[in-house]
Amino acid sequence: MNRMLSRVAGVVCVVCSAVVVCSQVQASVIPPSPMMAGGQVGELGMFHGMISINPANEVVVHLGPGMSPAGNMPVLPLKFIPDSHPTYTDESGTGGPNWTVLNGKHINAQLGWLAENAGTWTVPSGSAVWIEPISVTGPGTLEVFEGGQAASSPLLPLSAHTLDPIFVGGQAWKWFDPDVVASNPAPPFPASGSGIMVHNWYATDAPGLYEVQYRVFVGDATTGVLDPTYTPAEVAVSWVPEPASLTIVSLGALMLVRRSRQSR
Ligand SMILES: [Cu+2]
Repeated sequence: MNRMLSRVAGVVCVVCSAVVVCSQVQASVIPPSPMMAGGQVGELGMFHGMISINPANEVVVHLGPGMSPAGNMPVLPLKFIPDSHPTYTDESGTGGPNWTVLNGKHINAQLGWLAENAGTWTVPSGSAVWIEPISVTGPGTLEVFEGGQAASSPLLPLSAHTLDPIFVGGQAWKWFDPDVVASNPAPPFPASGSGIMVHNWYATDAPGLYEVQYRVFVGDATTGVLDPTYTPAEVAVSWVPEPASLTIVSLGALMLVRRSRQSR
């Protein structure tokens, strides 16, 4: 299992560190992927939650721009692309995603989840690493759709973005499942459970400051029930309107996400 995760992560690093140039000529209109050296809108590059499990069975998450391999970087808010972006097209007829769910919304895909020190840790078969929003504050509703990597990525290309709604009602989303990794030896890998870098799409109708508190935990691979032998990690990520000169709407203190785990 370790060998598998290591192999996957090795490819991810190549993709992440490469300067990605989109040379595709296509009639479709798709949203711009975040890239390591910018490329989404101006300076907006990738921002990562890098996940590992230490020998004391503690989940550790380091947040930062780029690959930020060690320690927590100053956490800057991510910036929504304004709702004046082009109208995206429905690619589902050709096996791609239906990008229209992002139309008319302020969107952002800078945040990616990936393994830190991949190959040096794993979880047992039947367990998985889950990511769960435990609180959301903001002036409106924040939607999240399952993404992937970038247009040129063979691992999770744009066509592999499911755009399935995730985190709905506070539901956890499965990021790494060793059994999923073992049963998917070749790309494109599934966004959910693959443990590779996945950039989900955040969208809202109401611009403003949004903050999400995430819990990253080890739980049952099917039910997501927390395994108490592992200590979860919690991190906060925030998004603001772009351009930054827009008035930041005060926190609405809306608890849009309820804990669902307790009811399971
Ligand atoms: Cu990334």
